[in-house]
Amino acid sequence: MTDSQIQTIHQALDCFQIETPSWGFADTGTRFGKFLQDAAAIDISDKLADAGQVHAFTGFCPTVALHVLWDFKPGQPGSEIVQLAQKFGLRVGAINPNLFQDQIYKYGSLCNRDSEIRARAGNHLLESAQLAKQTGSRLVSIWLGDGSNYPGQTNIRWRKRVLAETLRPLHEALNSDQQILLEYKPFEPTFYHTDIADWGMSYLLAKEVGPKTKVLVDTGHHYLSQNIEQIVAWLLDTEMLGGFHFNDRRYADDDLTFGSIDPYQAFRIFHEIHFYGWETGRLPEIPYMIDQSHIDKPKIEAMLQTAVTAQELYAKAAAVDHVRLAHHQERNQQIDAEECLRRAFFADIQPVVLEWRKQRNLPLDPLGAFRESGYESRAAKERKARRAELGITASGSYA
Ligand code: PSV
Ligand code: MN
Repeated sequence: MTDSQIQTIHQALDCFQIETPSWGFADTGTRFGKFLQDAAAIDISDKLADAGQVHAFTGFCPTVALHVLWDFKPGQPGSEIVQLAQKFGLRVGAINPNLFQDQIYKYGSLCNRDSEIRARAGNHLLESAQLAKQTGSRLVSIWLGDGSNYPGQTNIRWRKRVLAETLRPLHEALNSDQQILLEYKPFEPTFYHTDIADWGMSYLLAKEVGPKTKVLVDTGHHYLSQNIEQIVAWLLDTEMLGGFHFNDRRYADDDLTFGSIDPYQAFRIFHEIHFYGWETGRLPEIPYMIDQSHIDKPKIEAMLQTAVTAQELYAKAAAVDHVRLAHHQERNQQIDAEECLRRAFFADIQPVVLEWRKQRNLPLDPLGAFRESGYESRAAKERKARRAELGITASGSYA
């Protein structure tokens, strides 16, 4: 690799940051139950402390996404959380309202037939906007659990119209430098229809709600074999790509470690971003976020593994020779064009990434250095004792 190629990759890495999710450090489970880990975070202070470890060892995870109901106590001012985040060398990232947990949302939140429930959901969004302002967050990231389980159950067109109306007050409440991110998902928790099922629905809704609204792509929220990088390319070209939730999947929304099943797909997504950057002369600043809850992997290690994997795949995609690629594309030289991608994907990028870490005084092996620090066993000991004191039972709830 030439010096100038290495420089291009290092410059790209300087622009690459990835946000960790507060919920990825706490005990989570499947609908069949939870397996507790002694070292799992118990409260927001633990979550931020753990996220701080990920940033300290990688150098590119400075923000943490927060879930309003899981991370803020009712009425708690955002400034308290900002201070706590600062203590661990972090900033607050996307604010995630919760429109799926409350009993009143059995038949929907923003799309509920009951106007009082819609108003309650709308107020929660406005409170979330307040928290975003208080914490200096630029993003209110919405995932809607709304939908239905049976054909004929509900009027899909009515719900579509009401959704735009219920989102508009949030749009008006945000500052000009803040954005709503609309996440789509084709199934779960409902299984017949979801109100924002795919990127096209997110896109149309975002356009209706207003210019501060963009589309969020969660890599786990697609049907098997869907061409996610094409969606990304279209969203880039229409300037409607708001951000990512990264994870990998084998069957459904499995929340597996990013790149663990299909690293080439992750690479192809990053490739579309770099190719767009090359063509337009500016690498877009995209909020890259991890959305993973590790049930059985140790949580901080899993987050380090994810971040490092994302960084390596991002670097590989930055190594694609765009001039050559464009040349072959124009001439329909498909094998040569494809080889541009394959060569970059299969090349060993490790030395380039190691050199980047070395130049920035970062640990060369973030996972190894974290393991050596002994943080995990200290946290496990202290948190196990605290759990016993608080009476937190094996089911994860308070006794
Ligand atoms: C829903 O599956 C989702 O992807 C949304 O982003 C939620 O906020 C997150 O997962 C919670 O785990
Ligand atoms: Mn998500």
